[in-house]
Amino acid sequence: MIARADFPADFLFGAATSAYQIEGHSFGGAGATIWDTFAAEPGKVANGETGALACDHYHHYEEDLDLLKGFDAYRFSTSWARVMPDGRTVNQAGLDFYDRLVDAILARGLKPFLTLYHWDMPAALGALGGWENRDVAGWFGDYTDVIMERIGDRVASVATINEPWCVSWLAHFLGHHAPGKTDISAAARAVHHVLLAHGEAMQRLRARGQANLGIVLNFEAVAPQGGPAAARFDAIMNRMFIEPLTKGGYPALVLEGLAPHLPEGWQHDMAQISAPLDWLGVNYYTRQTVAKDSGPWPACRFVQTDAAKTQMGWDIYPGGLAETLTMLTQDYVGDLPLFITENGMALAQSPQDPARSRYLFDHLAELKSAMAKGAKVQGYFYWSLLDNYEWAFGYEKRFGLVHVDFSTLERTPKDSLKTFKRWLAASPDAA
Ligand code: IFM
Repeated sequence: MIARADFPADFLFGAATSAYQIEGHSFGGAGATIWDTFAAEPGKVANGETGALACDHYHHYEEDLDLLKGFDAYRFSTSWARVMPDGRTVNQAGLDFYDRLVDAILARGLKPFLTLYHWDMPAALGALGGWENRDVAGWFGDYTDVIMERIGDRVASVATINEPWCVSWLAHFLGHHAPGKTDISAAARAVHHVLLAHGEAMQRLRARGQANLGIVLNFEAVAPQGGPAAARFDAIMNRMFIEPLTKGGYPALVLEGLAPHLPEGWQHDMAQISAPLDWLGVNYYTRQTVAKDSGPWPACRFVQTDAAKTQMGWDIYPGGLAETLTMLTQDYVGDLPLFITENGMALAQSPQDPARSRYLFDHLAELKSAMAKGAKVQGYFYWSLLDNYEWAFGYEKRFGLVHVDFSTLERTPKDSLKTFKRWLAASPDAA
């Protein structure tokens, strides 16, 4: 089995969370988010659940951070709607919370890896068109400045946006995330404006002299033999963001469907969008098997396979992590440092969860093999530290290394957390 010693001594291991999924959004003067609006629509979110209480990390953050003993880093996000409840006015209590949080992360010897946007846009900005409105770039830039002014002196790394594919495509074309649209024009605008907002934030961060700047993209392996439909899926899923970010243009297979719907003059934004990154975050969970569909572009559908599945119903395919890293290294990023910013499985069993440990170590083995072939990976974050609000699936799907009882808020470390910590310490009794 792979060992901690197989990775470089300065390779970082951590766990990840996001604000709305764990904090408890009803505390501390936070404003409504687009997820609160979405969850209020019947049938959009399982049981109409929201992040109102979640894990109440807002009050439990000290004990939650204690759970990370033995790790090197912690990936978290700040909530836009907590810090700017109406999208414009600053809520000092929100900033105070992140101030305390960062100090508490540092006090435990962990490197704070900040993500500025993990999907909790203020509902007031959603009402102005959200990601479809070009002004979002300026709104996001202002929020970036507000956050950095308060905690920028203490974070080790900053990601602008988590999973632009979900923010735009999943939310505006597939309709599964807030705001739940199924409209190709809305989707094309959102795709472009998410990139523009990233570019604006990068410019503001550079102007402040902030170091270690990146973005987090999600990728899915694609089973071979899916033909042109699989190639279209691959372009939308895996290349629609990394190509503009590193090459300053959309892939031809994406333009085939999106060109008529992109905002006029989009080409002029590409210089700002493709400004150099310091690192790229890679989120990887699964592989898709894709076939042709009879519907409109992109005319592809998923095929069920007999592969082992997670609680989400996602195929378990560790080899896809190495495939993804090798593809990125060869086609897009070369020597740019990479971080696995998310990887993990939802699983109902707790606290005995051997399948989760297997998933983790099988993926670490693939990660190591991609590094041996040239991928410049510098860290790995497990998703997630805690069971939490899994968006449209509510609280049923459990990704945590730590079980959370959502009625009592009791935290119970699962066996996978103990196994991971023992492995990190390379000593059988370290956890
Ligand atoms: O829970 C999400 C997270 O917010 C973003 N990446 C995927 C995870 C699992 O679906």
